[in-house]
Amino acid sequence: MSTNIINKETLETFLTLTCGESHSQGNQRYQQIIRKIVSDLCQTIDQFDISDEEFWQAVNYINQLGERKETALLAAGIGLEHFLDLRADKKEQLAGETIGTPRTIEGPLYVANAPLSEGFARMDDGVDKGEVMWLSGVVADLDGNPIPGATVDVWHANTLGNYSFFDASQTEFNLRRRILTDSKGAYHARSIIPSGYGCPPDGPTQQLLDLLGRHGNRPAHIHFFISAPGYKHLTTQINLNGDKYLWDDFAFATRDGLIADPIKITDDAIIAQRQLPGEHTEVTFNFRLQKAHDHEEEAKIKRLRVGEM
Ligand code: MBD
Ligand code: FE
Repeated sequence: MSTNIINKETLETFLTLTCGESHSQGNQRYQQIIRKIVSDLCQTIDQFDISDEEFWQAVNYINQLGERKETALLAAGIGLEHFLDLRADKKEQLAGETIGTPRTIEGPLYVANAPLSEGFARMDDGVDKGEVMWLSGVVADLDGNPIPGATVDVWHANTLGNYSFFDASQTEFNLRRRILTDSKGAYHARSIIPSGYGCPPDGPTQQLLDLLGRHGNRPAHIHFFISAPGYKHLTTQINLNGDKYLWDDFAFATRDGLIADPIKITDDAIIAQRQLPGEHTEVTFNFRLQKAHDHEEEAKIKRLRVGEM
């Protein structure tokens, strides 16, 4: 159904008033952006003949997003966070830059200041009896020269797809570590193979996804912030090959170049060398960083994060 009963000029005159553009006070950028958003909302209401009931349902929905702290989750689910990546990629491409390891979304579940160690960390607290994961790789520049002392800030879910802090049943910083690369630019971690994430089934994000006929699942993945002085901060994730949701991620974060092949290790010599209890799964992933143009590019995007507030 399309109605469009409001005259465009009537709306434009009204928006000049509501968005504070009829006087010289306020912030012009905000006035223009809010005007565009309100204008699009008014036209949507008009075009679809949105009822008052539907309108107040939407207002309540936004309140629920806030109450459940799911606004960032919805931003991932409707693809807005991925859209920011597409724009950042395009800007680099237009600037003629050579790209290193592809970026992909941070998501809403990072916690700052995880325990810091050099070369190696054990990430799991031993409570979750998941498959042992040996995670390692090298951080290098675009020419393949290893970068010693790079920070590998890594976080992932447990075998239920849950993240410590947000899941209060896990110990503090479980499956979250910061590892400095060794003299060869390498990082190593012992952890457990994560499971994919699913949106809270009773939350507002899943409620909207249901209305769109979409699921709210992510493939098994591991998040990384990779940083080193002189290099561009990298926010990325790797996906574990073989997951049923590998190319059907509700948050659109899977990218070519970010897929890792888990390998089953049964060789006793390797098991002993890694001081692991037995057979395990190896995940190897190497990163390539771009040179930074300035110090600002060395840091991650400013955003309100747990532990950084
Ligand atoms: C996650 O684990 C995640 O990485 C994203 C992007 C959204 C929800 C849960
Ligand atoms: Fe995640």
